[in-house]
Amino acid sequence: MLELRKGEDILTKVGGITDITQANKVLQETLDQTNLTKINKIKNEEALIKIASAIKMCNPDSVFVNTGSEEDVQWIREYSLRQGEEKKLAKEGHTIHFDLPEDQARLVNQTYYIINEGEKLSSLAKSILRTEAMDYIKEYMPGIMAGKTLIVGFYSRGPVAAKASIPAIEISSSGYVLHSAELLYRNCFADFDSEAERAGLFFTNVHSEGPNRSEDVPKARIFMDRSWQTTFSTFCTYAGNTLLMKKGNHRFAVDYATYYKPGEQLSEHMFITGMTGPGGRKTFFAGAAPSGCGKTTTAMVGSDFIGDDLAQIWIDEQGIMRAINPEKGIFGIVEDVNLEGDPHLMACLRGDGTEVIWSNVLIHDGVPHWVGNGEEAPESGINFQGEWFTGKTDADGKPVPMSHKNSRCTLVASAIANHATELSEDPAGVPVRVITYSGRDADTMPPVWVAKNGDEGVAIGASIVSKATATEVGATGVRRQPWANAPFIPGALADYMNAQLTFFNSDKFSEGNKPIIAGLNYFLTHENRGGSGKGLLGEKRDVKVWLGWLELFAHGDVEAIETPIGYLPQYDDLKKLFAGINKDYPKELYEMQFALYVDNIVARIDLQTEAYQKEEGIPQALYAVYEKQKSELLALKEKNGSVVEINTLAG
Ligand code: SPV
Ligand code: MN
Repeated sequence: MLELRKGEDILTKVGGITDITQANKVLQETLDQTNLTKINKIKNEEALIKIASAIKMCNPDSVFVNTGSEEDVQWIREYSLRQGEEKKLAKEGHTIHFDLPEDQARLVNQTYYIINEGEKLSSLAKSILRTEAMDYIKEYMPGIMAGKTLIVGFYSRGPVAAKASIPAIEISSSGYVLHSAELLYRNCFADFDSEAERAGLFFTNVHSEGPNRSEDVPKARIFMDRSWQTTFSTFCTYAGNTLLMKKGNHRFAVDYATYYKPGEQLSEHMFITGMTGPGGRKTFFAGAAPSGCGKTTTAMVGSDFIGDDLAQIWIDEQGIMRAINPEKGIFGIVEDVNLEGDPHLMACLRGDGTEVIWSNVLIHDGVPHWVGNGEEAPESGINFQGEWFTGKTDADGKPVPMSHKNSRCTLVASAIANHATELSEDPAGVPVRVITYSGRDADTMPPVWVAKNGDEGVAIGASIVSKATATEVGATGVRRQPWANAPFIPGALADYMNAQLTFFNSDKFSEGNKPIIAGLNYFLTHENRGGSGKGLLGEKRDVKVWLGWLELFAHGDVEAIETPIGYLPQYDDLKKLFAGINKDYPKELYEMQFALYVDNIVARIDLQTEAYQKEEGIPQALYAVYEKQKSELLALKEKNGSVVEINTLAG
């Protein structure tokens, strides 16, 4: 359950501003004439009360209102440089930002949902009682912006006026955070009031890095108040911990879709991209993958790239599934980004004319370098941990990489050559025909498979498993990653799953417009499929083939092989698609990739079943899918042994 506006609103309580008269008084006392004139354009009283509360609580030296004008954005860029949060690089428009060595990824152990007494939360996240969160905020946030400027910006998470867009306020003393906000989100200063009215809600985010010292990071907190849709972030700068319009507000959007729009809307950790099929038709995909599993690369394979991280989805009046990207930019991992796998992104990073904020890469002579860029590496430079030179080791004797594994680049998506900018800005969204789910799975599932119905599709999402990545501080091992959205699901998983089942089985979909739901896996290794060595069975650019096949399948242009786990592609169809990317596709490779490793799949089903049985209220439909698949797989094994050749299945 989720009850909005339940309990005390910590921000207005600690800030002490509860009505518009008090709010106006604070604004008049603390803003100069220029900024007062700007803020006076905002009429939403609740927003003004929250902003005034944040000012009262954080006690900055001054307040800057960012209207998104070129002049205001330039002020933010300069403030960030002045504060030393960013430094100019050799290339025009490029800057470097370093997060503290302890703050290189999401601080999951310091991230909490604020809950009310008696509320049930995701078993996969930490929660803190409202009273305890209040104590923390009362202790650490008053005066946290002393000596700094509080910057406030107004954004829309999605094109203005789109059905699933939700406005948000970003408040921070960090120029880097607001600079990033400008690249990643649509400034909607002029439309904020009408958007808050239309959507019936807005999100609020308050951040301060404080003195920005390593010794303060242990007391850093990332709090998400579910009931008041307000986030608080302290003593850190990594955008995943501080620019909470991104994952903080994504969590609120998941909550909102699950509890206030069940069966109508979804809020997903998904890319959105279009593929061009035969005759020039465009087919749009929305696909989930855990953080650090190639979601950005997959998205950019499309001919009509829309977004790489988040999707707001709904079913329109014609019974068509539609999606918008709540963002307009990319906060992408740079490790292994190179000319071969990511030509369009590389053109922005190494070419001229794109504004880029780099974070936590190596800087040598004003030029950024990173692991896996396919270029010659310098011997030394400055990186996330200070001076760096080839062969440098840390206190434990482990080699320090040239760039942190989670180092990133921030830029507007419209700079990418295949970005469908006009479509991305269309409030109608794009029509989505294919949903994909992927993880980092070295040994179990084939490169692509399609669910036979809605329930099986929901089960694919529910069953993602992935190796931990560097996007979370301290994460290790192979873990379940339901829908690749689990880190961002505030409520009970059972509630989220029910909402998925209702959505994908909805009778609102018109004839022929029910999306197909597929699994993707590009992480199989030779040694796990009858070959030798840890190398991957395939390469990055094969993604185009897997998506290309799904494009054909979605339109009924290819036949598939029916198996217990779903539909699998036929060899000849893939071979043709590989020829399209100038690659040979040996039959032996196909056989290695698509044989069913029954024991592994059954073990995966058992792992999921066991884990879900520990949750309350998981819908029976999930277990029904697992049981059916398991019994069919065991029957196959009985007949064919534990590795079932794809040729036997093709019949
Ligand atoms: C991710 O880790 O999934 C990201 C970056 O997209 S963060 O903002 O940290 O969530
Ligand atoms: Mn992400």
